[in-house]
Amino acid sequence: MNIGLIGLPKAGKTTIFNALTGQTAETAEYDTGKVEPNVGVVPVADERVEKLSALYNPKKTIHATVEFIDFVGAHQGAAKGGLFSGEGMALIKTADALAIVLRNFRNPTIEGLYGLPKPLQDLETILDELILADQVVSERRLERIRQDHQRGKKTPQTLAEEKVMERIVEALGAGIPIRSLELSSEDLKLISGYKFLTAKSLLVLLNSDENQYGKDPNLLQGLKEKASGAGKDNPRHAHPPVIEFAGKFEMELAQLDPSEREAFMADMGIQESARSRLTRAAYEALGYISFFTVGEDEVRAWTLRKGETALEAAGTIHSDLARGFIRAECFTVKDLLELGSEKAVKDKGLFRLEGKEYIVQDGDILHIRFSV
Ligand SMILES: Nc1nc2c(ncn2[C@@H]2O[C@H](COP(=O)(O)OP(=O)(O)OP(=O)(O)O)[C@@H](O)[C@H]2O)c(=O)[nH]1
Ligand SMILES: [Mg+2]
Repeated sequence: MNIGLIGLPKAGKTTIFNALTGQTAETAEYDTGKVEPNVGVVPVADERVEKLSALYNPKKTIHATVEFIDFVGAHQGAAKGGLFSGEGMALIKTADALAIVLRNFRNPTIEGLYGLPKPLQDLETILDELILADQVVSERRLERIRQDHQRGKKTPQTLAEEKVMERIVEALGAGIPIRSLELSSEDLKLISGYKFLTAKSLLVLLNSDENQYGKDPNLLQGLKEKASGAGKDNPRHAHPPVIEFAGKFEMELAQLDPSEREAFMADMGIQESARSRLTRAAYEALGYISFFTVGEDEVRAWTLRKGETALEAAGTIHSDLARGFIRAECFTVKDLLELGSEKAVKDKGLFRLEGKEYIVQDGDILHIRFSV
């Protein structure tokens, strides 16, 4: 699972990336000319993992992780096709989800180049640009399909694709992102190759000055409304979460060594670093869930999307497990922790056997039976 940090130049994307990953990628007030993104992996805070680990005492304990990709400001390397078309932007398509970073701190050098902070307007700019990028791709594709049809190259597949593309082109034209359309799983399959940006889950990060943090609820509300955008009256419409983050402060916190950090947090009365708060919030907001595998060797949390099946869970662990899938033995962390042992869970009849199609739930412990 990976989340791409995107935004206008100097919004603080790399600063937030450092805060999340504990890395020390270069941040700068001026344009450094760098185009390759930074990549880092962050464990998802989840106390269930520690509790399971205490129970099984395994050799290895592994948290679920989220990968963050820090892209350069959208101006750099941007070509005629819009902010998200340049060289540095091609990789954005590979992200599972996008987090838009908005500048909400004072800095004279940056203001000299890009003006005062204007997070609402910046959000609008980015949302428009994401729609524009998808319009270019979908309109071109629709035109192509229609040309083929005129030449007699018509298959059930291209006919179905034409229908979806027509819906997409129409929605985007009305400012509605693809994620807000009700598309069947067949439709989604037909368009998955295009990696549309407005089909990705979205998160908005307001990067605020430490001393302004939490002081402007109206701004947060305004951003929420804007992020919901056109079509927000449609009950199916997606409402991307908006999270405030004091980027620079959190980056400095993440770069302290752990004992210093704890002392500092205790001093400031901070219970949980924004890093773990944000990672977890992002994880939930993006519709990710965790399932677990347990044993004496390893206790491990794994990531799935809500609605994914036992077969997909098996494939996440190893392709062999999916290929040779027989059944999933399943019980829940909650039952296990309440009852204290696997045996007690079994005795209570809370141990289940599930098939391929079973929809995995957050907190399931799975053991996949397979043969290859
Ligand atoms: N005061 C304050 N300064 C910040 C904050 N976040 C970033 N900055 C400063 O803003 C400048 C730009 O930050 P970066 O993290 O490099 O911004 P960026 O979005 O990665 O920039 P590009 O990748 O060049 O588009 C740096 O000098 C940071 O120190 C913040 O939360 N508060
Ligand atoms: Mg940067």
